[in-house]
Amino acid sequence: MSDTEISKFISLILRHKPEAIGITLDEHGWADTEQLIHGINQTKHITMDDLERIVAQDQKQRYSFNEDHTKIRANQGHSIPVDVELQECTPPELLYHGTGEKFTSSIEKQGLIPKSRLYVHLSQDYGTAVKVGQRHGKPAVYIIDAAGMAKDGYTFFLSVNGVYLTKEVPVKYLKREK
Ligand code: HQG
Repeated sequence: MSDTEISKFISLILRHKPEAIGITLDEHGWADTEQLIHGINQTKHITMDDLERIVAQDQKQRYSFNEDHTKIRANQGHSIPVDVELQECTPPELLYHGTGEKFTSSIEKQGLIPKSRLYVHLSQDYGTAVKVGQRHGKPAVYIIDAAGMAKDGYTFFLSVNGVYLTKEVPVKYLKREK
């Protein structure tokens, strides 16, 4: 099994479904590292060295260990309600959101909503947004007037791996780019 496949499984466990391997997360999203490895080993094979490598080399730096590596959590992307101690931030003037073209008519009526996740995910660059959009078929990209939202009192967070997060983006702050 490739590191990417194992990483996708770890994302599922640490963001959405820890019960799939019989573990729980604490209120800050931490899993016990040994329990995670043990749980994964019910169906796959992984050692602590593998996990260290996957965390260190992850393209999007999706995971963090605590100081002594006895705990691990996903940095963002959760659907289960955990508090990963996100840092509130002042966003840049503009942010981008990539989505599927099939969602655009609904988005243009409702604005961006988190759907199954805790937050709407936004990126600082257009290229990342295109890639995120491609996960949903033909991509569409929105430019978000983040400075305008911040001025109007909306709160933004920046995850430790550089993803901007906010609870919703009403239609008036959205402009279709692609
Ligand atoms: C769309 C990946 C209809 C939204 C990525 C998105 C990201 C609406 C989809 C991270 C809507 C939810 C998150 C509305 C929003 N009507 N559709 N009103 N509002 N949507 O996967 O942002 O590789 O939950 O546009 O890189 O695609 O997993 O969110 O298309 O950072 O680390 O509903 O996941 O990171 O899809 O992706 P998702 P996302 P990882």
